[in-house]
Amino acid sequence: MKLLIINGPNLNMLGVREPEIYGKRDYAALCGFIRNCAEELGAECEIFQSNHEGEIVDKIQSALGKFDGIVINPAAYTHTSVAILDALKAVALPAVEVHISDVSAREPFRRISYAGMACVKTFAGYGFDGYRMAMELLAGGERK
Ligand code: CA2
Repeated sequence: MKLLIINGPNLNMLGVREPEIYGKRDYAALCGFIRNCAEELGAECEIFQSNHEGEIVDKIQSALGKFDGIVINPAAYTHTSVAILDALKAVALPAVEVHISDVSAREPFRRISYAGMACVKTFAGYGFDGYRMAMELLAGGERK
């Protein structure tokens, strides 16, 4: 089981500002958390972060034939990017959307998710744990 974890713009700034929304832990801590989850599941994972929409589209396209599933937090592109939605539809790999914060309880513009339309499930508002939930779902809930 090979999982691709994609994080969108500004998630590399985690822990720097807005700890009341995103928590105090930084991006390195998130990557460590994800790697630990993968190990527990007996899965391989690659973590990719970009602040650029086209790079995220390229990465999704490159996943075809290499990965069994995608966990994606498209960050702000969640609410704007038809290109990321189309890329997820194009590769048709099982994908799960994650948001650290509860986007449904924030500004109205965060209630729209384009990427989510191509995902089998969304976990929002569970902090880092949402990544674990998404990875478990894709790995079939199996633990090593
Ligand atoms: O809750 C999430 O995971 C989000 O995807 C995070 C995005 C936001 O645009 C989405 O609506 C919800 C923001 C990414 C991180 O932004 C930061 C801003 C300041 C300091 C640290 C991170």
